[in-house]
Amino acid sequence: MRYLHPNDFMADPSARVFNGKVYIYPSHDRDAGIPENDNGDHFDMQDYHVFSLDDIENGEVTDHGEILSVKKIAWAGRQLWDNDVAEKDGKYYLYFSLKDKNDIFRLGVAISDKPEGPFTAEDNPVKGSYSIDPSVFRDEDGSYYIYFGGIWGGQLQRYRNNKALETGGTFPAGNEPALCPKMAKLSDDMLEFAQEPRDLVILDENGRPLMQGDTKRRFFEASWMHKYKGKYYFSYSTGDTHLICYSVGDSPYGPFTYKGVILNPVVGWTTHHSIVEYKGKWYLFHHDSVPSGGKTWLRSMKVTELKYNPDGSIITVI
Ligand code: FUB
Repeated sequence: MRYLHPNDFMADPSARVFNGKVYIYPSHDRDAGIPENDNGDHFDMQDYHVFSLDDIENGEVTDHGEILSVKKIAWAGRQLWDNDVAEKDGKYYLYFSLKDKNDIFRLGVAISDKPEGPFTAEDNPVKGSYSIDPSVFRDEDGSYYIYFGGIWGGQLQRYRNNKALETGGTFPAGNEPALCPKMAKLSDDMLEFAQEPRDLVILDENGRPLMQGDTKRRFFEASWMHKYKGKYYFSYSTGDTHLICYSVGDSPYGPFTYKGVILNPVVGWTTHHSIVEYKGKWYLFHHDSVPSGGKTWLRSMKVTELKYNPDGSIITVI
């Protein structure tokens, strides 16, 4: 286990390999002095930095500086939350979560010619986007898929069938199917959903959807997709039970079957991760609040090796 950048507070690390190097795209935590609440108002981030390294276990971590800030996003309201970057045809696309001027979370996209930025944001959010925590998966056939969503402060409960509810948000009952993360194929130009976002359904061991009351297994936020030995692994945070869990399927659309816990609770309320293969090993990037003395809104990036059993199950990181 290794802390990656002890000099500043960075969270939600999305790790990607570009041009033989690992690039990490985190949220940039700061102390905004806003009291902690269930909407996450205390996570009032204003910019992103990118980091790179070529040896995950011992290499020097380079901070390439600010790559995007709310000041440079035309539609910005507040709170620059989790992001992720995908490369296509030599261009880099940064997908981010941000509240618009009406305090509604949308997904934005910003473009650069280099993985280390700077990135220029499109003038408007991705059409039809909502909620938080975008992550982009490139399949071996060259198709790109975006996964997103988060409940509570992430506002996913305000939508059904991709439409905003007039009530302002409701949750299914505890014995009803849980709210699902969303996913869609991306358009060829990477700037739009190529299809209406769909539910990513997570089933239990009996083939039934996880229930809203199953708080140790149901989706909360922090989507991530990776492929291991031909299977699709969708992993996520359970939020208020503080676990990173995973589910496995045969297609990027699912359905997925719940398989277990990747990461036990860390210090701090949130938990968030990414999984990447580099130089023949798999790694789990995540965060905790140990260096800030437990302040939930001041998190630090960490990395540890991720190991699989021969049957493809993941060994829980304790
Ligand atoms: O960093 C702000 C939010 O906290 C992220 O978007 C969530 O996933 C949680 O880590």
